[in-house]
Amino acid sequence: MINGEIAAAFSRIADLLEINGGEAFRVNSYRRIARFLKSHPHDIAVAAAEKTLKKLPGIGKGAAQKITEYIETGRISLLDELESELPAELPELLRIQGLGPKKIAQVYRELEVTGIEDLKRVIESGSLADLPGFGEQSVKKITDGIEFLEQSGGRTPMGVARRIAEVWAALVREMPRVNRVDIAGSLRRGAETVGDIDLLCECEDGARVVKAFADLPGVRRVLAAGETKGSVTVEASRGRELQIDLRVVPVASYGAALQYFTGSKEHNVRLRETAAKKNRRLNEYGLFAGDERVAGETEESIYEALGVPFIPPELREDRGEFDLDGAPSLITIDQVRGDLHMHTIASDGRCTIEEMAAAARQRGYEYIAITDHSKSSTIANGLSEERLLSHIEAIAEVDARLDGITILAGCECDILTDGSLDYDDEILARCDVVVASIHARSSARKVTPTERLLEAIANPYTTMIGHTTGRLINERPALEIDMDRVLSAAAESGTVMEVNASWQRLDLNAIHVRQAIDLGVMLAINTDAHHIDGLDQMGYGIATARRGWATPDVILNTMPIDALRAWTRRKRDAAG
Ligand code: DGT
Ligand code: CA
Ligand code: CA
Ligand code: ZN
Repeated sequence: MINGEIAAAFSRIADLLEINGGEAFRVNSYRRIARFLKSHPHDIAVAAAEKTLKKLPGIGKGAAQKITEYIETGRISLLDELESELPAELPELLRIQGLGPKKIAQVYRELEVTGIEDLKRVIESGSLADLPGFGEQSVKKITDGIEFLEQSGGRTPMGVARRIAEVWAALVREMPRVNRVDIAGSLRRGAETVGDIDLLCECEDGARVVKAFADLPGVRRVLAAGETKGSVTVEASRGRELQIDLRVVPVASYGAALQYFTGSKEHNVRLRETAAKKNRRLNEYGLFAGDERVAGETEESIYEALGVPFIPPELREDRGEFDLDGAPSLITIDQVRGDLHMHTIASDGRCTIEEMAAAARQRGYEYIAITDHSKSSTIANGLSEERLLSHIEAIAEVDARLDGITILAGCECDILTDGSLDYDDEILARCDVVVASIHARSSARKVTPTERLLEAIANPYTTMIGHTTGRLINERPALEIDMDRVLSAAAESGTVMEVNASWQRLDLNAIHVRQAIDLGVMLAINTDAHHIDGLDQMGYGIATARRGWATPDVILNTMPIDALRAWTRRKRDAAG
């Protein structure tokens, strides 16, 4: 049921309206609807489909529209507007327990507090306790709330963190007498979100590098700056802070430090135990036999000295990697020959067929599939049958004109709420590649997402399922799906499952990838690009696939074009 999600959106609208000084009756009406939705026992999507929303208590025309908008697009434009009107970090204060919208409005207006840092400042100076309605006890509660928030929440998506990490790693790399800088921690392991960024630097003079690091413009706060270690925060997105830890080590222990700070903690515990069994001692300075360092300059030397195959960072989670017989050959980005899911200006993309194809060719690809939205995705300017057919002709025309790349014609066909596909089979038969995806999240007729996916998989023309769970990292939960059933059906029928490489999605995720491989499913790693720049997200999908133990042989888009065509044709042929 989608009720809970919509209730959350309405309650956020109420909060932001209140912070923004909106009229009390409007605020209250959104809150009332949120409360109603939360406890309403029937799927609100049914009422939306039957156009009976306005018969429900408290729901008028405006609210009904917003509910429909959410069901169709997963967003409410009023909410987006409110978010953009307020100082970027201000709504973050809502996550602090003990601080409601009324109080946030007050500190915003009377003390010009626009974020957590400001709030801490007015707590420290005592001016918060002087505000009417605050007092010592409520300030204490807010202080505790800030502490809790800082300890628990706030993980940053890999796509945001990686860009920031690369910029800061380059800044450190440019410092005098710095020999080497690497990204370590969860980011190196390819995790979908990270708590902080860990940088490792090789230099003999730690204190100087740490000081220069802490002095870099763009540093918001210096949390620590010592002889070998510095910790700062920088601005991530929308006013959010992100911590960067820098460690500086000499060359002799660089590999040991890289191994140690790459983690994970669980992996490191196992590796240290392995060392102990061999009467060796492993720490961030090296691998020691008594006082003698027997390995440490490179990571490889440590694994080798311990008789463990070199384990790629993405596998270092103590999820069975110590049972490997040899180092696995995980998929690498240079093995990818094409990208099978992208959009153009025909639907909601921002570049032409030709621009996408030229950009893909420049990235070394041998082929792409153009897969614009189908007709039910009205918000995304989905293509009618007629428009799709002429789009297919346009694709063929560009394909004939452009050398050095094959452009497959396809579509991203909506899986409708009853499980049927948005185009008839005769239309789908005209496409080389059909990516079937769920966009409208809720089902009018009590058809579960699992059933919708199974039905789409059963269609002979469905080449692959796109972004299966529909989750948006840190923003929208995954649909409840019986993955075992869906993946088994995909394996059985020869339907490919997508690893959507967009960093907001990463869907399938790494756990699902591993499950899919175990069940014999063929995967494809696609960017779902809406612009040529979007093609660069392939790396996030590769990282996710590697975390799911994927080797190139289970990734469709590592195949040469002829093999790919033959592989995808099999399902259609089997259906006659
Ligand atoms: P994150 O930042 O929450 O996404 O996850 P990590 O894995 O990057 O964790 P972080 O930044 O706290 O530490 C980086 C690595 O340093 C971690 O993966 C393993 C190592 N490390 C940190 N603290 C400890 C510890 O107490 N024991 C051990 N064995 N390793 C540690
Ligand atoms: Ca980290
Ligand atoms: Ca860290
Ligand atoms: Zn798409």
